[in-house]
Amino acid sequence: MNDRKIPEDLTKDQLLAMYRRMRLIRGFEDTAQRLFENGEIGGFLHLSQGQEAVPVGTCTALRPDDYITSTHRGHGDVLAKGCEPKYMFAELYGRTTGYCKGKGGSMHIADFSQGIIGANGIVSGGLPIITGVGLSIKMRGTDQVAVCFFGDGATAEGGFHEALNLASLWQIPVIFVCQNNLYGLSQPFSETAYDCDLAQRARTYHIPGECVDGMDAIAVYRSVKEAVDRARSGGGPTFIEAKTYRFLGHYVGDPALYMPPEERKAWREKDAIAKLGTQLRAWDYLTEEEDEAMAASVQAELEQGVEYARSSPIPAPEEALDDVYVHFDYAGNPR
Ligand SMILES: Cc1ncc(C[n+]2csc(CCOP(=O)(O)OP(=O)(O)O)c2C)c(N)n1
Ligand SMILES: [Mg+2]
Repeated sequence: MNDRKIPEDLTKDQLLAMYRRMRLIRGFEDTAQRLFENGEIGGFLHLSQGQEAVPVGTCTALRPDDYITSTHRGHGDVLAKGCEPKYMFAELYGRTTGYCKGKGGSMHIADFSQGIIGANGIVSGGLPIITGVGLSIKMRGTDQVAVCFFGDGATAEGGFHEALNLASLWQIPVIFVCQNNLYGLSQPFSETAYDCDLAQRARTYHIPGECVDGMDAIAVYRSVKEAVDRARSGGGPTFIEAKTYRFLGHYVGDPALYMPPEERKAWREKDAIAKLGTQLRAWDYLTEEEDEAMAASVQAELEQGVEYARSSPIPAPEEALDDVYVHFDYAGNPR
């Protein structure tokens, strides 16, 4: 893309909001990493530094009443859809004020009020779920859409093929967004299939498929926007492969010796946050002072979020089984 040309399809406010969200996600991940390494939060953390442009570009093309599902590496996805750091930190700390009252943790953040059907620790777990969400949209006759975020590793799972097949058959309003960060755990994606052209694989299901630069938030937005417009107007599903990179290992603590240093350096140089920052300055949308003020406001939001989590109550042991099962009557009403 020509960095000097001001986009006509995104307003200055939208572009600045995208930039701030990406910085918020990066800051959230860096903070969570530090808290985990200090031993303040437990469990398991899969962080997404480097991948921010994909969820932010995608969710900029969505409405608040649209849906997403996410993965074990899902902090960025749910933050992009609208989650607030304070309730996410509370979830990571296992506190009652977290999005899932502290029972979900890092890998299972959900907020139905924002269309966040849930992150999922099962690789490819979100794919069959999103097909059901899309079917529900179709049966209710609304013009909502549903986005499934998943990794390259999920494309080798049966659920991927089942979901694409049914989405195609039923022409449901789903956008499959594959965050191809080149690795599934320690396995390079290039070693997982005879043909690694994922868009081509989607086309075998008669689903339009596209590969986009996942280090360019605006490019991701444009690709997803086209898919969203098609889905809203009854045109069925789309598959998008966003080529991206996780700057760190698979989980916090993974020394990632399988990631070649020169590869890591090359991808860091493509950092999507730095790219958008440079563009915003070139378009006179952001001064150095405004950039610094934004960094300070992001930092303050994150620090307040951590304090909120630290001072929130720990769930009582007798509440352990609450909300584990939701009972519905035959009309579908909770009881
Ligand atoms: C069904 C299933 N198989 C294996 C695992 C263990 N596992 C967790 S993450 C992961 C790699 C997933 O790779 P990818 O889908 O590319 O996502 P990424 O970690 O790169 O974001 C694996 C194998 C799992 N959680 N679920
Ligand atoms: Mg991967």
